[in-house]
Amino acid sequence: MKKVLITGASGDVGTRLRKLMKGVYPEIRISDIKKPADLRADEDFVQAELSNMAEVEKAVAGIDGIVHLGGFSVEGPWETILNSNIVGCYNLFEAARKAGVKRVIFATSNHAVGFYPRRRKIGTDEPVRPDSRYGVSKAFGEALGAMYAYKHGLSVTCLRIGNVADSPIDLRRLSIWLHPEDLVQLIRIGLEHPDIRNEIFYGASDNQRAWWDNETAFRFGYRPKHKAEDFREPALAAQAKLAADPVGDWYQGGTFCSNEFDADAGKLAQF
Ligand code: 15L
Repeated sequence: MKKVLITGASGDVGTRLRKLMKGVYPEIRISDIKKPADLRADEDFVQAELSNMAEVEKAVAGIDGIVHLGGFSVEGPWETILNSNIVGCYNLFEAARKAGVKRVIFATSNHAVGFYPRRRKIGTDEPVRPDSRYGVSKAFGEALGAMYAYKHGLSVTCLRIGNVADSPIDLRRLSIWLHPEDLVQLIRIGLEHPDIRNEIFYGASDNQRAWWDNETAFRFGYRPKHKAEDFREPALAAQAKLAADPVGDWYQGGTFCSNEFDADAGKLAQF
């Protein structure tokens, strides 16, 4: 990997990654719809709107590997999700194929499987159960990645990210937290491991309360360094201040499940 592109570089996760990945690869280009507020003079920045193919092609030119964080990162109106996450994700993979990019790391989300109950432990081979239009767009990106891997030979790693933060901020995040340094480890496996064709890893640290079986990532050498339980007390204290949410507290996706939830949607899924 000589030249790596990070999309979504102005967002919270992108801003952290720019710092953590500095010097890891010989050249890093960053891209976003808006210029990072703290852009340094030595950074290679290409402004690109993901729904504009010509702009995406410029960002991708000459790149060996892409970390695709770009897009809309929470639930939003359909038009927004459609342009940023469906059209935008297609443009990214298609531009990558045309430019001969070798590897793509796609930042998918736990919300692709948010409607599994917390009582269940799931691997990466269960059918998706998106909890939002956003979650559907992430499931779409995972499917798109599989097509580009098997049809066009791209090496694709989908990271179903939980919640990236310095520490877990509530009960739910004790199960899904991902320390930024562990995220970097997962990205590096995706960009460097010789045997990656099309894989899905959970983006989670060493969380005792995990709802996810991350065996696939472990098989590729992932050894998370950070433990959510080290922050148990502040996370539980923060949780105690939150109102009960019968639907969101039942399902893995939390409020993404309870938002817009129909009262007559049927019983909560047991499995
Ligand atoms: C996500 O996918 C979002 O990008 C992030 O902002 C959090 O909401 C996270 O999921 C979460 O589930 O906590």
